[in-house]
Amino acid sequence: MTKQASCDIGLIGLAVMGENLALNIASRGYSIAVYNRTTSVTDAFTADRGKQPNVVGCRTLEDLVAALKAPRKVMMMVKAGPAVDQLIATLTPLLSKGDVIIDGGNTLPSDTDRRTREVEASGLLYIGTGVSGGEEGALKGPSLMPGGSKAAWPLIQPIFQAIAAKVGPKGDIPCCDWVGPRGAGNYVKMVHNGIEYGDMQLICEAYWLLKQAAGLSNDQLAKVFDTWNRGELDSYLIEITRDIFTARDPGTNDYVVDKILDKAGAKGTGKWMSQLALDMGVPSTLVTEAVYARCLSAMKDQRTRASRVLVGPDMHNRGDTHLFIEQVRQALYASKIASYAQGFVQLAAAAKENEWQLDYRSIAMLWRGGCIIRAQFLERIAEAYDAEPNLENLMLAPYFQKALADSQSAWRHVIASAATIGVPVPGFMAALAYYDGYRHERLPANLLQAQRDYFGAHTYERTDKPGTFHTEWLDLRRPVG
Ligand code: NBP
Repeated sequence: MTKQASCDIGLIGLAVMGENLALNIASRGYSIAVYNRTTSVTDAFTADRGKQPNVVGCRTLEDLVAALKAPRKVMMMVKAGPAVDQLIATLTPLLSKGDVIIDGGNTLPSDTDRRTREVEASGLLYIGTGVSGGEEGALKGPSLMPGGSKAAWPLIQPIFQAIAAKVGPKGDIPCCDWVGPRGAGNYVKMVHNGIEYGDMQLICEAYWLLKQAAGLSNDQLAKVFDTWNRGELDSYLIEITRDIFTARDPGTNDYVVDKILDKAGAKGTGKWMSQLALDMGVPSTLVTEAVYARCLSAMKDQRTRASRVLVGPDMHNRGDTHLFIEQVRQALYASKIASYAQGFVQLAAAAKENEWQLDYRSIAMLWRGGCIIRAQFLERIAEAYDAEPNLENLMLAPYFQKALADSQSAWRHVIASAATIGVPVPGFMAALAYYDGYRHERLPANLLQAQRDYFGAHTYERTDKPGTFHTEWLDLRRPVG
């Protein structure tokens, strides 16, 4: 194929995600021009996996733009941050009115807000799209969450929906639909990642309870997770966790999971979600606990020293093991419901703040396939929003009300046991505290307001009359006893 203006789309950045996305696009019959800053990467790709008639390697951005049909669509799959701004600055003068620049990276939503305004001001269209599913998703069908210039959606929709994962009884519903203006797509992807943090933390807590408290072997854990994956917890993360427990090191035949250092890393999307939740005053406690749990895990040297001096119980569960496994399953499911409820509440708060009209049913379906949090459970969420599009909190939907009611005795038992025997379960505890806090009409914040008014004259409202009040607390003090 020549570099005449013949390609359907251009892609910049041939690292893990870009390379696989390019192959996915080419496999659906679209022609694609590819470019990577380090030219040897482009050369290696077009000589190997990308050696296909409908893949065109370009050594300059000018070549890439020249290879595209109008209106041109250029997708960036590069490291989020300044690289995206640099590329936009270079591309903008090369493109024409109505062309589309797409950022597929994990970008901070506020960066996409700004870039959409700037790019639209220069006569071009801009998309910030969430792309989820890692390397395999990019190749075989990711979940795509596009937002930005609405006028660009019809231009990219055929390609995006062709390459996205498909779900539904006939396997023909694409996990890709328009999300909303400016940074809405990136926000939905960020919340997806935050929910992913919560899911992973909760699964790790279940693992630790079953391993440390119930003494299950890796083979037994694999069987438990295999069973769980056939019920209401059916999901990609439960499935891969099952597989992890079976993997043995080819050299030593030891279980790989037991050889992995217990220090977790993070790339930042969980932290962003927590920070933005705090900015809006929204209690997204699961993602925050999950981020903190990773931070605590990373303090390995301190934990090693502390383990020698700080005492605690022996972490052994003394009850019936089969019953405990089922109770842990129910605790995991109930905690997961609270976690997803928080994610959707944060989306609704962001939608209000940014004046987006988000379709929560559609978002649940976007996550139904292709992405890391894909799960059966998302269909129940979609049904809940289908029945009540303005649902205040997922926990209030009849299906989830019942699920929480049915599992809460086991949920409380597991958390009480974990506290008694000294197994850290911050995710389970945060989830239950959220549920208990949310379901009480009255909380002890009356005392908190009294304290604030005492030391800072911050005033308070009353339950018996309207208005704002202040008390001279020192004048009203009386001797105790
Ligand atoms: P990376 O995030 O590791 O970025 C590497 C790519 O960015 C290379 O192609 C590199 O070119 C290019 N790049 C950089 Br760095 N600075 C550049 C610049 N100033 N101008 C042009 N190109 C530049 O790649 P990735 O892991 O494939 O991820 C791509 C995006 O997708 C990221 O935003 C990531 O957060 C997001 N994402 C990743 C995953 C995943 O599972 N990895 C999943 C979902 C989303 P070079 O070869 O010349 O250095």
